[in-house]
Amino acid sequence: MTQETTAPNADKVTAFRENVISKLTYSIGKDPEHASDHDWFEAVALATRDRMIDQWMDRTRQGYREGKKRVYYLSLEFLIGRLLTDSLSNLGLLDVAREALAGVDVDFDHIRVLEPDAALGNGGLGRLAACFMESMATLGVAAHGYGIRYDHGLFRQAIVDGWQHEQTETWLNFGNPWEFERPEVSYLIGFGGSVAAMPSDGSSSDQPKHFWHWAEGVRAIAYDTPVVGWRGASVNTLRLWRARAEADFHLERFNAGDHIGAVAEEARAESISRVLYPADSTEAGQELRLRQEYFFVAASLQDLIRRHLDQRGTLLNLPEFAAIQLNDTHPAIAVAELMRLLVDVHDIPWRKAWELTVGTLSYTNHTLLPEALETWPVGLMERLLPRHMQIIYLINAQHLDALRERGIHDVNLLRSVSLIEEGHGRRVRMGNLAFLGSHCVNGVSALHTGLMRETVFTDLHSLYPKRISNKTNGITFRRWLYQANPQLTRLLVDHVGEELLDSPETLLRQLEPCADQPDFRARFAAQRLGNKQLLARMIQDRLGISVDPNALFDVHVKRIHEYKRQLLNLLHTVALYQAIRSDPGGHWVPRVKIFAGKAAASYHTAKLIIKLTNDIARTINDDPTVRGLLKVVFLPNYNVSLAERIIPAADLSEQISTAGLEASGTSNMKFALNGALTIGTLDGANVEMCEQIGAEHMFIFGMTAEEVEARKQANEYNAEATIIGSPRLNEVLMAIRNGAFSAEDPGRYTALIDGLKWHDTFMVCADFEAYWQAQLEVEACWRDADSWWRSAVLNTARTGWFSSDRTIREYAEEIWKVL
Ligand code: 4GP
Repeated sequence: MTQETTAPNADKVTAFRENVISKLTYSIGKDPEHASDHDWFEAVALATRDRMIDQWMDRTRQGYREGKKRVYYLSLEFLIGRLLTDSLSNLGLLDVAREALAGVDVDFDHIRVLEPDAALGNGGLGRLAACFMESMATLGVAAHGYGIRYDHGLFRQAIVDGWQHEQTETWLNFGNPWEFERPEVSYLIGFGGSVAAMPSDGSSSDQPKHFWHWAEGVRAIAYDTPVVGWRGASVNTLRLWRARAEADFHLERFNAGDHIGAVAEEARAESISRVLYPADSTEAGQELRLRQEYFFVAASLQDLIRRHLDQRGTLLNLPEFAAIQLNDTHPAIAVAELMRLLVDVHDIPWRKAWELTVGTLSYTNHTLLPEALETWPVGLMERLLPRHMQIIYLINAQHLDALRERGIHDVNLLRSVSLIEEGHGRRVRMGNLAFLGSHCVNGVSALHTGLMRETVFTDLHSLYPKRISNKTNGITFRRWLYQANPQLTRLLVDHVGEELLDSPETLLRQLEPCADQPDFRARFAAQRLGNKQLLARMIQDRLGISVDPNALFDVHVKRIHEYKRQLLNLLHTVALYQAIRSDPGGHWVPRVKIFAGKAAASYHTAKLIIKLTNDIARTINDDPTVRGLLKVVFLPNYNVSLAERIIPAADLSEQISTAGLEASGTSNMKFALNGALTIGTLDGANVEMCEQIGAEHMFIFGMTAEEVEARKQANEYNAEATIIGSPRLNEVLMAIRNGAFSAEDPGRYTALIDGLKWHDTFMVCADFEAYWQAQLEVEACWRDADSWWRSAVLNTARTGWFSSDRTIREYAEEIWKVL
């Protein structure tokens, strides 16, 4: 993004160039004459990092001096993406860097893409954490992000013969120029062993202290990455922990010839930060996942307690100076660990410790899907974290006693709010633990928050009616508009002025009148066409498929999951294909259906849906009767960088989850900000988008969450009858089922399609006709270019509210009390 409207200051350019060359020479040890492209990337990254340091230290010192309350964002995932353009752009140095490099014949755009995409997250909640880190730095909220420095992030997706293959991701292969290793900041994290009650010292503690003799210690080492806010306003720290074996390497065993055994302990300890756990996976690696969760929580809590004690000397005021946000239930063990640290290590009486814990912690829920609400087998917890299990039992006993004291004796209610699930095998409910141990619990869109109150937390909500609040998600406009779409940003700045970049939340609205100006609409459409041409070239290069940039780019990119209903989109694709084939001369709107997304490695149906997409793509793209009017593309290895390329080139954004199942969505906001029109259900934040943008500028269809629920409750939904009632749907299903897209293996999709007929859990068939009709409206609108581009401009103009700055302000004011 061009921040300076005039040429960058020559002195700044020279200084930056000298800095880069000095990094190349003295930090990387390369002569500029012989430096590789990657060396140049690294040198620029190091020079950029230097520009953050003074501000970083200043801000940190200032925070300490002013005794500012700090926010600690605990997240097992940070889906950061590349940092170079982000950091330079926020520092106002993008043009400076570009020109500085041009002076030594290095193309910035060429080296920029050599940065690996830091994919330390699976999807939505991880990307949200990254947007939040940037917004906190922009708003001057003093914050630390805490997570794990995985050696391998989310797998690289290769498509082989249409199937997803998972390959190891290697973002650290060439090192990481952004981070500072802090070997001196390390903590020993225990696992296993036994617990002994400590003899009372006669103090007033209302619960005895315990000593945990853990059996295995793993060291957590800190790695810090500075995160710079817009205009370099302030710089926060993302502190990620790496696991290292504590025990020395067994030299004697090694010398005795046991080369593998000598390193086994090391391997076991270090496996904790080896690889990002795939969120949707089921049983495998359960224990490792719990070890990861405890590891990063324990290290982070010890770290923030040390910082707090250094400054304040007592933990009795912890909630006044520290706010800890739990990003989903993954860090929920923090409730028990903070209690353990306060009671067993810092001698604080149990009741006071509980007050401090609840006062400091808060928890965000990101999904109502039952399989994602974590529970841990009691046996596993007892073995791995015996003291925590005791603490959880005690919290639970006191919680249930307190309810009985309030006159609540309903066994079903008590059972439902218990921390222990007694069904098939006893398990600890991490959602309930996070709820009880937090003073605020929030959902991520108005609809989702309402459903939290009515479903998963209905009983806890009835007991603590003030605890749940809503904080609708947001996105950082710096990355998702200024960097991802410099062409559009330039156009907007031309009309509104530079100040737009500082206050898009309010100033974007000034564009509304432009929606009625043909000239502006034409320029808006032109920037889109430019982005589509770039994407078309990428599709050609990567897949060898040629697509027409003038066609409607209809885009469905996100994790592949049945509730997100990529399958519904595929059924529409096939229906459209059949319609074109039966009337090849018809007046069809040329369309390119673009899909991308990863399926969890163990999620068979999602992987089959990827294969189906590719089978359909192959058949349609090769069919001469279609004459290119419909093209289908599956772009492999969806990640943040690919999203930055695809979103600005989208005309239509597919947000078609079964209503009630998408907690919020954030890509829906990114598309709308870039002016794509949404086809979507009234789900997640789509509902609030509708309120902000106006339903007449979106294509809303399908059952509402209430209708979905009512149908489920009444047990009256019969997909087969729906299919019989829709010849179009029937024909599509028959074609897929009978192998029209998989001649080499005609039975490949039989079970998938029969599954729809017998248990259409995600109501794909039920919403099909409504979706088909909505797609017809899309086509009608596309044909009326004035109307389309008017809506597109209004989408951009009215999306200001979805800035993550607004979201963070709400967290800061209402939950953390730091602004
Ligand atoms: C996601 C939700 O599925 C998505 O709707 C939401 O926008 C996002 O969190 C951020 O709040 N959930 C996850 C997950 O990523 O792993 O549960």
